[in-house]
Amino acid sequence: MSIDALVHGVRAADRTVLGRALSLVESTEPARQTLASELLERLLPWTGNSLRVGITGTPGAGKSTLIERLGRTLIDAGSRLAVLAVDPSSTISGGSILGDRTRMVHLSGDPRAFIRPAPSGSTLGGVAGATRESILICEAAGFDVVLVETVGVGQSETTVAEMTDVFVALTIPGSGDELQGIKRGLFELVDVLLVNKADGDNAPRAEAAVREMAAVLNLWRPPDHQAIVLACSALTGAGIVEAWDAVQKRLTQLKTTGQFQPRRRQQDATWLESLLDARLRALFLRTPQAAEILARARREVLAGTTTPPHAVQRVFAAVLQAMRL
Ligand SMILES: Nc1nc2c(ncn2[C@@H]2O[C@H](COP(=O)(O)OP(=O)(O)O)[C@@H](O)[C@H]2O)c(=O)[nH]1
Ligand SMILES: [Mg+2]
Repeated sequence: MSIDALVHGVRAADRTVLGRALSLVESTEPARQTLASELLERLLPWTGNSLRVGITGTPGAGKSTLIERLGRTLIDAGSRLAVLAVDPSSTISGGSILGDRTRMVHLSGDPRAFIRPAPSGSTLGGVAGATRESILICEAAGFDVVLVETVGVGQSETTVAEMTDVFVALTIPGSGDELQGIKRGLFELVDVLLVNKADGDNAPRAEAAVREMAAVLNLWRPPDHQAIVLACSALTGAGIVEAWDAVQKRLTQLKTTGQFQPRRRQQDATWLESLLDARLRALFLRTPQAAEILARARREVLAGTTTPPHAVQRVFAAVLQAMRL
């Protein structure tokens, strides 16, 4: 497919073309990467016009149910919604794609919404790398809300927070020490914390959890960046409108304080650095010897028989020799 056809198809929000464009940016093949970067450059004038929201929460917290519920409200209000999943679902929670099909049944069948599961079998780094590109493509296709979903393994929360405007975390009322359920790194990242499943017998516990978490989360935060903590039920819909209001409130705050655009430009600068790092590393390790030497160095470091600085010295020396530099 030609670049022109891709550009037109994406702009027309043609599902088939959108799928192809997303596969293209997800590709790690050098020739396809070149094409992908050309496509993004062409689409640039139509990008940037969405509200980018990150959503995290452990498997079972209710992300899919929430997205289905919230998504219906948003599209009924005239929005066009894209949902991008970051984590390779097959490895993290087997069968979750099936679960999502049943939980996001309305959204997945609605032309005003677009749901892109994470490519299976890919590494987090690769997917997270392509998520930024995917956001731009969705924006060029006219989606004005982009939700990026992650279960928060490894560094994925930080990665997603670095590519979105507002970061939402879902937790559920449990044994009374809910704070244990929020990972440490999440404390600084979260803008809106939702205590989900605040229904039935859980409702009072959820309210208690909200009070506790609001106090703790905001202890160290500056007055202009307080986290909003709310109870909600993705199942009944209670609190969902309020949750979205909280997201909007954070957006308004970013805009009125002049942080919105500088933040996005800074995110792009971070993106540039990480792309460059990844490309340099790939280039450097392209020779078969390099991969072998690195694997050996890794084994030795793991065995404690060498130090990482020395291992890196050796990898460098060997690779430079192989590249005749
Ligand atoms: N009672 C109750 N159950 C919920 C709520 N939200 C989700 N669930 C249930 O929790 C389970 C996991 O939900 P799901 O949306 O798949 O979670 P995800 O793994 O975070 O995407 C499902 O059985 C949902 O029906 C809620 O607000 N209240
Ligand atoms: Mg899910």
